[in-house]
Formats: sequence, structure tokens, C-alpha cells
Amino acid sequence: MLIKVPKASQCSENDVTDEAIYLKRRQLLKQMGFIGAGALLAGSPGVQAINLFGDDDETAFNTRELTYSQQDSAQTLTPESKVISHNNFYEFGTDKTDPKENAQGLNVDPWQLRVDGLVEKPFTLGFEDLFSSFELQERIYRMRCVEAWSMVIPWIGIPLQSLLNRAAPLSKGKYVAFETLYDPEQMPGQRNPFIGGGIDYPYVEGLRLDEAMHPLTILAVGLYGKSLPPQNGAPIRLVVPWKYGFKSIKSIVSIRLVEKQPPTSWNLLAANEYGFYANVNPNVDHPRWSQARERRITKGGLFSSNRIDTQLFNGYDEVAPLYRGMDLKRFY
Ligand SMILES: Nc1nc2c(c(=O)[nH]1)N[C@H]1C(S)=C(S)[C@@H](COP(=O)(O)O)O[C@H]1N2
Ligand SMILES: [Mo]
Repeated sequence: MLIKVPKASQCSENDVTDEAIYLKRRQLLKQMGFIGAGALLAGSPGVQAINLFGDDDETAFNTRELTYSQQDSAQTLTPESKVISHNNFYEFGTDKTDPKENAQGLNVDPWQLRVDGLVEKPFTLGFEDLFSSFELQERIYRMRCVEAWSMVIPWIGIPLQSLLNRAAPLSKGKYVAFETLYDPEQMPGQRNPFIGGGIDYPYVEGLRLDEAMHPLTILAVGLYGKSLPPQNGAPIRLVVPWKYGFKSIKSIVSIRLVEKQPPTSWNLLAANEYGFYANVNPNVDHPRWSQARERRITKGGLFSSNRIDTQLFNGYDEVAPLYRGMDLKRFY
């Protein structure tokens, strides 16, 4: 199974050091097939990131495959060390460093992801199926948190579209509802609201069906050439790059086609601050802060960053037709 590298993503990676490491991993992924790597995980307790960055391998890389359409010096990849240590995963605590500290014991094998609701062919995927049932692709996406920081992350995943198509949605299904694992024993934030930030668990999210079917929408199973670490939402999480990060729900156990707009966790918590759509939009401020700019997390200390302008739809202009005629201030 080869990782396909789509040309559509609009990020470049011109950080030389990170790129060299990254290309090497990618080459190894290609040679081994991610399925082989997934299999290594089967017997391990909890999830361990698979290190595919093995011994020196000087095979020529096809760098053209990683040349993205918009070269832009602001698009340096966020170093892996920060992608996996500066997280929001309130099930494990509300500080950015809590998830890495508290989530390491999360047991993701066995795992069951159920796809059902208004579909012709409901199904359940086990842990191994997440890595082997669909063609894995690599996507480098910007991720913009509603808190006004952002990263550029090389994901590995499955277009959500392929998974939904396998379930054959019925015409009555207009929205897709997602649910995170509910397991208070493993997730301290779910048993203690002081740890979990007051969210009513399980964490739930939703998309309109056309958003879910958009080719940019993926279910990620890995990043930086490794399976997802627990703090990033192992074993499978949503990534919707034109929306605020909170839409990208982690550690998913249920994907359900529904008729009506489903409830979403942050909207339930504070409806005036977090809408259902949550499209990145520099012109619609959060009631308590501006969304015009963001801190792009880069090299240096854990919290070091560049301040840059935020772009409408996080720069993914190709999604604009999904919202034609909609008042983006009202449907924030
Ligand atoms: N289940 C769950 N999913 C979640 C969250 C969470 O607290 N719980 N936080 C969200 C927020 S606010 C963001 S910004 C992203 C962060 O993803 P990352 O830690 O991989 O960068 O995950 C999102 N998905
Ligand atoms: Mo976020």
C-alpha cells in the first residue's frame, strides 16, 4: 500500500532540516507500506508511535511529489516535537502540556469505529482496519485553533469521503455526527470537570454532509510518518483544515449519518462563542478576542511563534462554494 501525495494541499515545506527528516520517513513509509507499520502496533499496550525513521537510507527521494503549489516562507512545517507536545485534548486536561503527560496510557487496541445511522451499509472497523482498509494519503495542512495559534502538520489519513461512500449514505442523511471515546477510567477529564474543562462528555462534533464529503476532509491515523500519538487523537481523528481546530475531533468511536444538524461540544458549552460551522474567518471575531491574526508555532521554545494574518477558510479557498449565499457572520 502506497501513500499517495495529493497536489492539492497548499502548504510548502521549505524548512530544510525538517524536510530532510520528513522525506526520509516518507520514503520509508513508501517502502514498508503503512500497513506493515500498523501491524507492529498490534501487540503493544497503549499506543506507541512507530518510528519509521530507521537507519540511514540514501535512496533518492522524489522531491517533486512534495513540492506543493504555493511556496511561501510562512508555511514551514511545525516541528514534530511541538505538534506532539502542545495539544488540546480536554479529556486529559486543559493545559497544552497535559495531554502529552496524561494520555500515554490510552489503550487504542482493540478499537472499534462504528459507521452507521442513515446509511445502507453500516459497518464497524477494528484497529487494524484503520490502517489497511483504505488507501492512506499524506496531507500537509495548516491547523488554526480558535485560540489564535496555528501549526502546519504533515498528516497521514483517509479521505472521509471514502469511508462514507463505503457506508452508502441514504438521501435522508444530511449531516455527519462524530463521537469521541467515552471512558472515564482512561480519561481523567471525563470523570472530573475540573480536569475536563466542563465539557459534557463524550466530546461530539458534526459536519454538513457536503463538508464531510469535501476532498480536503480526512480522518487522520498518523502524522510525521508515524501512527498518531495518543495526545493527537489516536488511533483516528478528524481533520477539517478550513475550520477551527475544535471541529477536528479526536479518538473517534462513532460516525453517524443523521438528518438534522447534530449538537457539538463547544457550541453546547458556549453557543455565543463557538458556532456549528466554525469556519476560520479573520473578519468574525471571537466575542473575547480578535481572529484577524494568529501565532504560527514554529521552531524554538515550546511556545515560540510568528504572528501572521489569518486567512478566510484558513486559506483553503476551494471550499468557498460550500458556503455560497450563506451569511458567514450569522453562521459562524
Ligand atoms: N475529543 C477531543 N477532540 C478534540 C479536542 C478535545 O479537547 N477533545 N480539542 C480540539 C481542539 S480545540 C483542537 S485545537 C485540536 C488540537 O489538535 P492537536 O492537539 O492534534 O493539535 O483538537 C480538537 N479535537
Ligand atoms: Mo482549538
